[in-house]
Amino acid sequence: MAKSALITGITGQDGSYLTELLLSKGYLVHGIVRRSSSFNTARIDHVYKDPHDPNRRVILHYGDLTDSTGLRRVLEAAAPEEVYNLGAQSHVKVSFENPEYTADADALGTLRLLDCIRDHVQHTGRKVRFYQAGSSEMFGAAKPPQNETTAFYPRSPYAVSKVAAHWYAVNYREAYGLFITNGILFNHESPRRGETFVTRKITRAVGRIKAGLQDKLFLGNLDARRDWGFAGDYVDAMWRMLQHSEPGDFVVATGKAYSVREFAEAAFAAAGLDWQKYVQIDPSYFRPTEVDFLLGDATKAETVLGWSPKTDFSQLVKMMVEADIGLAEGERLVWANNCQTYSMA
Ligand code: NAP
Ligand code: G4F
Repeated sequence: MAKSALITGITGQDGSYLTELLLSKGYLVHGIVRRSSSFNTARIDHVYKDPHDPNRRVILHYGDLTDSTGLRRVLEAAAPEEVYNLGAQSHVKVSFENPEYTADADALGTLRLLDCIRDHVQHTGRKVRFYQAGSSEMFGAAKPPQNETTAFYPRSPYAVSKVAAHWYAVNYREAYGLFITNGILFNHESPRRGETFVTRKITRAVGRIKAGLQDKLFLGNLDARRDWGFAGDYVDAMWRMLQHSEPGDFVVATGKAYSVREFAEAAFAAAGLDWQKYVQIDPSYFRPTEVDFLLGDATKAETVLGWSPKTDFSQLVKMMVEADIGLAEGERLVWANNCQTYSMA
């Protein structure tokens, strides 16, 4: 029998890479999607098959982390061996604007799911392993390098919510003997990264500037330093955590940090452009409280799980810039085609 997994946040960056990884390992993948008035499944459309297809390996269920009855129903229907809780309002700056919703989805949402699993395990006698998507943002102002023993010092409503989710997970592990693991992942990016996170915002702008569709890029704090890895490498660490004999907490990082300025410089240079000609500062992108320096020490993940990153900073930048140059070229062709159509009309 193939193993089955349930993923919250399957439509997000990590959800899409994790789905591909699990499918490659023969899993049946259940995913929770939010109802939206427009399609929100672009990142997983390539692995999704019609419900009438007997060979389908991805099953989508409507649900929301703010709705515990729905979560309970999906859990009972999917009866997974592994649950990956990736769903979240994941934007730090947005969490200052929507703090209550962020707490509801990210902190209480995790609690709701844990409580469903606790009951499901109790009344079915099944074994379910749970992965909680924790974040290096939880370290916030703590001195780098940060590892599993570093005390949390969250600096945003998002980070506070993730700290609460982390401790709910620890408590349910200890109180009910459940297999619950917290991944503490440092920033990870890809061509599928949301376009309002700084790396993708930069590489999208590089592509569009190169294609003549944009002439400026407005950014906030260029001095912040992050430990940026590739999302495809990081979902492998998530999976390894749930295959390990014991649950626990694991930092996942590259061990190298760069500033936003350095990312911008490298991304523009990868397209043969000088970043200083295009980047301008807009203070509206500054955060009320900033996280200045995140640098992870993933020794435990390497020693215990045999995990290490495969993609370095320059490969990541190149991958994202090339993908976004391709995307912008497509946009330019559509734009040119539309101009021609209108001039003929
Ligand atoms: P993402 O691209 O923003 O995806 C978030 C996912 O959560 C989307 O599928 C989104 O659905 C879903 N979601 C949002 N609110 C929800 C709700 N109320 N109920 C159910 N689903 C909801 O994030 P990501 O980069 O893949 O990150 C995955 C997880 O890892 C998140 O929990 C994030 O906080 C955490 N994390 C990320 C990083 C990173 O650098 N990427 C680092 C550490 C931790 P829609 O598609 O409908 O919006
Ligand atoms: O790309 P960011 O928005 O990512 P941030 O805040 O580090 O959060 C991401 O990583 C976390 C892991 O540490 C995740 F938990 C979280 O879900 C998310 O995926 O910002 C990175 C840095 C910040 O210091 C920000 O102030 O870039 C700085 N920045 C400068 N200009 C900007 C901009 N960030 C954004 N989003 N947009 C700007 O224009």
